[in-house]
Order: sequence, then C-alpha cells, then structure tokens
Amino acid sequence: MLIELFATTAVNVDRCIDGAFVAVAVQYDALAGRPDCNRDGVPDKCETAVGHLTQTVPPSGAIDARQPHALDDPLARFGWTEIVLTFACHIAEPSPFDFILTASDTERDAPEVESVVLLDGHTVRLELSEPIDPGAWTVVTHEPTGERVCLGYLPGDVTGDGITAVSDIAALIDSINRVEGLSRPDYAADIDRSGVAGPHDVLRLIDLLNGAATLDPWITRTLAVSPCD
Ligand SMILES: [Ca+2]
Ligand SMILES: [Ca+2]
Repeated sequence: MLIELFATTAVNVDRCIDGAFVAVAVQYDALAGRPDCNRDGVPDKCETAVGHLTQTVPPSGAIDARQPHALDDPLARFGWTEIVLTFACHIAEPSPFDFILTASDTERDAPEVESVVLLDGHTVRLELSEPIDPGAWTVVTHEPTGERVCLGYLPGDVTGDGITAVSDIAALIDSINRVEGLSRPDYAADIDRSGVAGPHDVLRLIDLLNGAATLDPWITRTLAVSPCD
C-alpha cells in the first residue's frame, strides 16, 4: 500500500492511498510547493489531470524564420528539436507516448518525441527525433489533456505574419538596430543561426528570399493560420 504525506504543517495531513485521495484536511502549503494546485482537495501527486499549459518555449504561434539547412548541404537540417512545456499543475511520470506531433501539411512528416525530461514538477522538455520540417506548422498535442502547441517554420518570415516578403528585410534591419518596440526574438532574427542577430543576417535573409547555393527561394511562400488559433 502506498501512503504519502503531503502537508508540512502539524495541522493538516493529506494522504494518497493506492492512488486515491483520502481527505483529512485541505490546505495550500507554500512550503511543499503547490501540493493542491487546483484547490480541489486532491494533492497534486494524486492528480491525473495536469491542468492547462501556462508557458512553452518556443511559444505557441512562433514562426522560425532562420535558414533551414546548411548552405552547402541540404541534408544538414536545422530546426527546433526541443520544446519545453510548463503545465499549471503537477505532472508526474510523463511519457513520450503522452505527446503526439503532427504536421499541418499532410505531405510532411512530423518528428517523434524521443524522450521526455522532467525539469520540475510542472515542466517537461520534449526531445525530438529530428528537426521539425520547414514550410508547415507542427502541432504538439498532450494527449491526456488535449492541450496543444503550434510551431511554425517559414524561412525568411521575420515578421511572423505567415508570408515571406521583401518587407521582412526592413523588419530585420529594425530589429538589429534595436528600434524600440521592433526587436524580435532570435528565432526570427538570427537568420544564419550564428547565435547573434547582426548585419550578416540581412545578407542571409536576401539569400533565403532569392535562393542561393542549395537554399530554395522562399519569397512569397506562406503558412496558413496557426492551427492553434
Ligand atoms: Ca513576413
Ligand atoms: Ca546571425
């Protein structure tokens, strides 16, 4: 028989017995973290529901505008291979099978979740089998809750409006120049994936728009509205 004690004060004791909650008392106890996150009287360690997603990295709706592969080698693919998800409530023993990835473009394959790393009681990191494909949305669904994250990938789309156009060049220059209110995250501005956004990224963006070496021309390519919207 599994018996766990959750409360840390002498006043209240909550018990989880064989996976079921036996209510002796209910309280929120900061010392124990968030033992009853949704205040339903069931200690988080007894919960099967983990609540809604509160944050993801990258954020849902983000569009990766960076180059999709090495200049001289299309097989050296780049793209997101890790996703960090934070849930409102406790998540225990997450499995790769809890998370399903699909691509919005049925002609593209979505990677599989290779492993799930529990970072803390609320946060997991998904490690993918390969980078997500450009030219589509990749939808991550947490099967037990139905919560979803949508990640876009459209090389050259600095503005993240779903179309790669000449206007993305001006947006990139504004971001590099740190124009107030117009700076953009690295996934939208560090086009050459050097680790920092700078003038070289403008040249690489032009390569992406027009096509260069083994890079396809991405100008006028579009993404549909995020499936999460
Ligand atoms: Ca754009
Ligand atoms: Ca760069």
